[in-house]
Amino acid sequence: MRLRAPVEGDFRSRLRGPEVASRVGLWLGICFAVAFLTGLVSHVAQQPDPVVPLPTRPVWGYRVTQGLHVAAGVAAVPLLLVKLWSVFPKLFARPDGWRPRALAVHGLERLSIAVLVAAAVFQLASGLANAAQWYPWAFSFRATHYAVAWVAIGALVVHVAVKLPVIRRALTGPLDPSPDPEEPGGPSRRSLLRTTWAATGVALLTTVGGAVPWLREVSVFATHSGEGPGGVPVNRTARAAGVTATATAGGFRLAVVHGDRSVSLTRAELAALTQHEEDLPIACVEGWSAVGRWRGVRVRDLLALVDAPARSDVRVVSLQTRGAFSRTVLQDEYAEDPLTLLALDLDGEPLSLDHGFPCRIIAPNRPGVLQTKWVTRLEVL
Ligand SMILES: Nc1nc2c(c(=O)[nH]1)N[C@H]1C(S)=C(S)[C@@H](COP(=O)(O)O)O[C@H]1N2
Ligand SMILES: [Mo]
Repeated sequence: MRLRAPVEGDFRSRLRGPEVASRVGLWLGICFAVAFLTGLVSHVAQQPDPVVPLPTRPVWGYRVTQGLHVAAGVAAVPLLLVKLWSVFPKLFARPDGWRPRALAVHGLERLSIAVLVAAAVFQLASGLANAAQWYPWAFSFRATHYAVAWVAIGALVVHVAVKLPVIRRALTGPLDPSPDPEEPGGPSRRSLLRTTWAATGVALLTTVGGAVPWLREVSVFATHSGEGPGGVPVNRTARAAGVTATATAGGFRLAVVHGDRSVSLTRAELAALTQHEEDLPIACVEGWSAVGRWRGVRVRDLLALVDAPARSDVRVVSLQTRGAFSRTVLQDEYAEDPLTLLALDLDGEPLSLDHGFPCRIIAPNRPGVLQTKWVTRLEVL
């Protein structure tokens, strides 16, 4: 038997080809567009000094955009697998002749596909690993996921533009060919598509319960599903953050600092200030979210104690000494917002240690990573 590299024509399944590829590709493109746009929102929301600040309303805005971001990524996984399967024979396509021009065109086309596939696979794999809190890499997830998003969306736009005639023909033409008497039976393209939509639906239902409370029961793969004190899941525990001893030590004080003015308050003194109660969500970048009933002091009331000027940004410092979330910036529109609290209680109980005892930030329409726990210092910038 002579071995040779396969050629496109070796793959005979009628299921493969532009009819399936364009229909699955359409939904895959929609998922990538949704993930890209919501990802931009999340990127801006996490910048300490964004060019266009995110508004503080609606309070559930980030909950929706980030829930959609992760859901779109999850839905894209089965779609991408079917899409790659449906166009796999193209991998073995030969160039249109051996003249330099034909070779160059073929090479460029293949290269652009390679970039698209690599970027798409990277985005889905790194996003899923991040949602599962598994970081098997050394690079910064956020910076890399953001940079590769531009590569993926750019390659996608080029791909759609190049393939537009093929896509249009495939989408407007019939899905299945009229029955072939030589090849009866076997699954039709229609049944392959139905199975693909069903697999995508299952992938969504089993994961989105982390953000959609009434789907909690069916979402067996949701990373967080509403358990935890006060109905709010715990992300990083006090133990993992290394704050157990400092957060429970007797001498806790919150410092509010503005230049050389400062006040220092015990938890009891904080509890003696005017308290406000708000229902606000924690919406994690990993897609899960949950509303809590928080009670505590308005951050703007605390800033007034040190005569902070209007429109001040505020640095929030945690008892946690290591890690990226131990210090965050509360931009002026958050610091001034009446809904932004330094929370002391959740659901009628003092905050649990894992939810940020003695006190934590809770602000409207804000990524979970910036809802700093175990706060010990507010610095007017
Ligand atoms: N100091 C500190 N604050 C933190 C974190 C952290 O690791 N350290 N994690 C953040 C993240 S990623 C989220 S989603 C929320 C989760 O809050 P919860 O554990 O009370 O649900 O806390 C945020 N605040
Ligand atoms: Mo988070």
